[in-house]
Amino acid sequence: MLIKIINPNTTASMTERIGECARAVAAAGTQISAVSPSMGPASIESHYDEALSVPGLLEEIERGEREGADGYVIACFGDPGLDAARELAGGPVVGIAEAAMHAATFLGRGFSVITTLGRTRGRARDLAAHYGMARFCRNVRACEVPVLELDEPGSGARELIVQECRLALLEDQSDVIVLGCAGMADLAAEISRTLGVPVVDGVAAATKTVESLVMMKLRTSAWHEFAPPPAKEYLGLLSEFAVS
Ligand code: 2AL
Repeated sequence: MLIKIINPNTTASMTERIGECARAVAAAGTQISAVSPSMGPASIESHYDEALSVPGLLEEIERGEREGADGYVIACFGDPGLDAARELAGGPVVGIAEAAMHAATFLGRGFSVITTLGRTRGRARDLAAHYGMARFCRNVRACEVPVLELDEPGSGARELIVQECRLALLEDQSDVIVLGCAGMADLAAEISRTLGVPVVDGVAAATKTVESLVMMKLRTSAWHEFAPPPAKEYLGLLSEFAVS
């Protein structure tokens, strides 16, 4: 089975780390291909970044269909372009926020999301509501570390994340932590050991979810809403995205 993991930001070092985290949980027969789009923002930490990450992401879904991918993970916690990707892909597509939030509900009573910048809290809250997870999502906290600083040794990012996790356990009545950025994927196990509670990384959760769906021979329903998009002309810079 081939699972294509798309980091919708264009930072190659982050994509490499995401790929390693996915391979660490994938079954023996599962091949992981982790890619970034050829165009788009270096990191996604605003609605603008998120909107402009979607064309490059959809281009990678298109390419994945030609490469024979069995399923896809969208590895950004805003789950950008998820519904559009489902219209294009033959196999299942899962976002890391939806996978992490669902996984957290199996593990405890309520979870807190620890995101990067404060301005990304709204999107995480909106997604929790959209996925029917508002009942379980006790809080969304920000560590105020920009996405690309998660990659920098000596940035103190880990300590700031752990500090927010501790506050979540003390103040939010949460017993599970959800890491709110794909760039935090490699920190989950260690933070879980430090705090003694489940810490869910969406990259691992989404990879295993896609793997399970493919194993069960389940794919997105093409009945009505997620059917392939209707053919039409697209103008200007987006002309190559027209579906024929
Ligand atoms: C993210 C993420 O997962 N990737 C990225 O570029 N931004 N999420 C976030 N909360 O900042």
